[in-house]
Amino acid sequence: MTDFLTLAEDIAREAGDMLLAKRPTMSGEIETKSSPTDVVTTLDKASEELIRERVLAARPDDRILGEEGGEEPGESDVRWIVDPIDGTVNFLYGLPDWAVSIAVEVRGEVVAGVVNVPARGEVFTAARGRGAWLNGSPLRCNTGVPLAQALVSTGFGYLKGRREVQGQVVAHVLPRVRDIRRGGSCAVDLCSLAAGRVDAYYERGINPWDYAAAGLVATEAGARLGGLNGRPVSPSYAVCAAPGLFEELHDLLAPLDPERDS
Ligand code: LIP
Repeated sequence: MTDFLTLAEDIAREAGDMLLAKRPTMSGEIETKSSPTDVVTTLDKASEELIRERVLAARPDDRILGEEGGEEPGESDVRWIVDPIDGTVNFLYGLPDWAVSIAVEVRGEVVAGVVNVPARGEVFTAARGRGAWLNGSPLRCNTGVPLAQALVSTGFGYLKGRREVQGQVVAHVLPRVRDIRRGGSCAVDLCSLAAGRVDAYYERGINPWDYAAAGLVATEAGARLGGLNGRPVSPSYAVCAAPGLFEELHDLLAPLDPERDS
């Protein structure tokens, strides 16, 4: 596991350094993905290519699932789950909350995760059963926070029909919590929760490459991560908070039937 974490961290740092160094000269190269606001830069693809090359050079049989390149088949029971830039819109606008996210999954279970936030000089790491760290210092999420006092982060998808429902949901949540944050990167949001910078997080529509590594950081820092009504976290829904607050937030969200798009 230590080897996986070391390799993932080395690669996430290299990709982050490349992105930081090249960002100003290449940020104009934009193409559209599912809608005009879903921007994918050339650097997003370059970052994933670098990560794939480095992983396969070290572990040629492993499988890789990346946001840009999809799933690459392989012989081993190890799968790398990669988001080359999570928070693409922040990246594009020069905001600091974007990350390179790399998780290592063995037989379906994430065992190691790295979230590198280069513009903040912060690297979050986690190893299953061993803990979570920010630049090497151990992390614990906030505990004992009631919902009415909770700082809750969330995010919104790129599609209009999804955003309409997400807008209704956040309108219901906002008067019942301390405040809402929309950071723009699921991976950074979950790591912020692990570091006690927010108390809770929920979102519909995030993908394994967004939450695989950061989800391990959050749970190893003491948080509970899951879906609605006892289901595991999935692209359909994610809720994350310390036990107690998790249930309170879940019970606020679930009756809203938020796993739908209009
Ligand atoms: C983004 C997330 C963000 C979420 C968006 C999107 P991208 O990932 O991290 O928090 O609200 O729907 O999925 O597109 O920047 O990699």
